[in-house]
Amino acid sequence: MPFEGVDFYGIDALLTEEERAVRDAVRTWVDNRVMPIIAQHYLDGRFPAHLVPEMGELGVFGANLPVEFGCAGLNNVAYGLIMQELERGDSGLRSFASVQGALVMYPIHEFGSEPQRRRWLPELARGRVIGCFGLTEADHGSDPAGLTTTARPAGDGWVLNGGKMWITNGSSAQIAIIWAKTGRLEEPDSIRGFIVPTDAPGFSARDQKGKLSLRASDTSELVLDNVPVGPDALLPGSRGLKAPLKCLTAARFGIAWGSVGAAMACYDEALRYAQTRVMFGKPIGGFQLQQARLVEMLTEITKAQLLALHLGRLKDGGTVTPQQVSLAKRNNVQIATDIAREARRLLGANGILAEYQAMRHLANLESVYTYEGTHDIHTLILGEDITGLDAFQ
Ligand code: TGC
Ligand code: FAD
Repeated sequence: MPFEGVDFYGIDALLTEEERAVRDAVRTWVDNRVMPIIAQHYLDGRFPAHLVPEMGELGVFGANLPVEFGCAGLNNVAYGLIMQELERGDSGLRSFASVQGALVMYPIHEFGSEPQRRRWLPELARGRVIGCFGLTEADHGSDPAGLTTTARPAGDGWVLNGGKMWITNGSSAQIAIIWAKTGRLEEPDSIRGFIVPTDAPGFSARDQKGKLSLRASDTSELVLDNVPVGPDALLPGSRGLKAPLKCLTAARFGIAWGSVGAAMACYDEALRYAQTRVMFGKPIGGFQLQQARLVEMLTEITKAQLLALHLGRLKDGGTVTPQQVSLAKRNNVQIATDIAREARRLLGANGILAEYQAMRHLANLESVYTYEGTHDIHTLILGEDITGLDAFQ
């Protein structure tokens, strides 16, 4: 059944015609191409790779980057709506698009040279080249400043050594944006970004097995063992930890929208179920307890939609701060997780089946809660912003 949206406050009227058209195109594509297959991919632990060229055709990769580099050149609200619809299908699909767009194309556009932009962005936009983003290491997740991967000068290029952990698209990517230190390990200021071809000697990727969350997404460990790269691998504008953190802000913006999509999917499913599932002689939606559940879900979705939309307008106006993005990521992922859990409970035993969406979204959202800055880290980012006191150390 096609998804009709959740819009209690008439928020559609606040969107432009173009924003609605983009949203509807991706919505229809998700209904037709993702919904029929996603449960099986999730059960099989397989990313639906055959959809990547179609996503490229749709223009979802790096959709807010300029047309001159083969991208859609949309505003940030339209970009957010794309993330919302993709994650309504599955967080793994939105993850793929977030990594490709915000964590691979964005840094090439922001920190790359003109030849790097022209070489890579059009191919990445079409999905002909897949990228991944290697910041996290086994011993450095929330504190990337401590990363120990190194890049040492060699000839006119560099040699990279180290390892990355939990890397989305790691085993399917042709290029990896690797964050490495060019100076001493205690110097986060020496962090630079490199475009590393994954077929370079000494580069290997191994899928992480046994995931109970984001099963329709590839997550890998990367090993860099004396990987030689040329001078054109360095992103010349990337200097210090601030560079990868700016990429994270771009990806967190997409998650603030995407998580609303997952929440809408769960609410929609729970509402339909409540209207038709008969127990004690009447639909369970007629019982006050289930109505309270549904009202709570709708209220939080409506607030999250307004938060995401205003965040998008702030970004389009050029005034958004990383902390404002943190607030929306933190809130919207939290409410989406709560809504997925409540939807699963409302569905009773059926709620644990892959045939329904709630449990898959719930399991996925546990990863979304953790990656791109855990909920706790965003609490501390906001705590520091409002008090002026850094609670990280
Ligand atoms: P700190 O001293 O606070 O900051 C260093 C410099 O960076 C600036 N800055 C930011 N700039 C842009 N965006 C942000 N979000 C920024 N946060 C900080 C800051 O102003 C400073 O600039 P300057 O000019 O003074 O040098 O750095 P810190 O070492 O204390 O770390 C701060 C902390 C803990 C908040 C940061 O390390 C952090 O965000 N940690 C979480 C790590 C994380 O989110 N990793 C995500 C890995 S990628 C991923 O998960 C992909 S999932 C796939 C998908 O998206 O679907
Ligand atoms: P830790 O940092 O070890 O945190 C463990 C716990 O301690 C958490 O509850 C955390 O909130 C808490 N904690 C940490 N520091 C503090 C503190 N100062 N105060 C209070 N509590 C604290 N990374 C990439 O670079 N690229 C990717 O593509 C990518 N994809 C991912 C895909 C998936 C499916 C997952 C699960 C992760 C992915 N990540 C990726 C990694 C992700 O960003 C990290 O897992 C995340 O940043 C947290 O790091 P950690 O897992 O090492 O947890």
